[in-house]
Amino acid sequence: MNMKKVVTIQDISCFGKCSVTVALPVISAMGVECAVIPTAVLSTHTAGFTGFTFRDLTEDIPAVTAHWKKEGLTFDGLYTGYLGSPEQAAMIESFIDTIRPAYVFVDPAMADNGKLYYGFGPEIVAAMKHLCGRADMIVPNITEAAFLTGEEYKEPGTYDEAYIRTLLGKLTEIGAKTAAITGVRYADRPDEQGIVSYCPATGLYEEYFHENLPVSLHGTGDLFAAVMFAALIRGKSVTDAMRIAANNVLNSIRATVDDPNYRYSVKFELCIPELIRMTEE
Ligand code: PXL
Repeated sequence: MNMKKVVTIQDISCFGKCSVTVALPVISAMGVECAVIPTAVLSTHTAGFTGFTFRDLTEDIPAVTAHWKKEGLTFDGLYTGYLGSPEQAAMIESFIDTIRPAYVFVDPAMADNGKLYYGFGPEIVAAMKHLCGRADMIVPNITEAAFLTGEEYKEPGTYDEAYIRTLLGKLTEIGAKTAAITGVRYADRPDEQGIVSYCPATGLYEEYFHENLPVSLHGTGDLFAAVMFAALIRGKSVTDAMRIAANNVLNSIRATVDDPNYRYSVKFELCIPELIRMTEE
């Protein structure tokens, strides 16, 4: 059977499931071969831990690119996430120019809850913005969308359609072919949360809304991005990819919240069988 081959460029957080340690199992389970280029190796992720180690792998990115070019490797898709330094964005753009992956999916993983992640300043915003301009699809949360566009950050549950459409318009003006904003909670739909996408070439807005679970668990953004990316690579439509990813995140949260001692990330492993079923439907 013909199998798609992709690469993901993001960090390895050794403990606290996020980025590569979520992307690899999820993308593999969805029947897609996944290569990796780690941007950094951390003992844990940076949210909820202190004293973590951080090994920056910036200089490895051009070296891996040059080797892969020599080997003649090609990829059906590239998925980028958390970067170890702002300089890595330009190196990834060079990777895109050199290796020419068929589809570029950028999760500008740099901020949440109105704030940049620990250790990041304005340079990461400028760098991510540039990288987003090269993408077929970007999946910022509301905080990242506000940083990328310079629009005001508003609290979840206060949005109206005009705010979301302004963000989507400005995100695609950066150059991304389609933008999908996650964590959308409208003031007039208090029990729901969803994702809204916009493609200027077709003028189409698409959305998937579902029950709003009143918990916030780390790693869910990375799980969403990995599933949505692999679903798109498997040929699903944008709406179907958003639905499959959101439902898998929801079910992973439901599988986690009955265990109060489970502090970091979600038990996505328990929802891999349903993910495989949804991918084959
Ligand atoms: O989940 C995004 C993420 C990825 N990688 C690292 C992080 C975070 C969020 O805090 O710290 C290292």
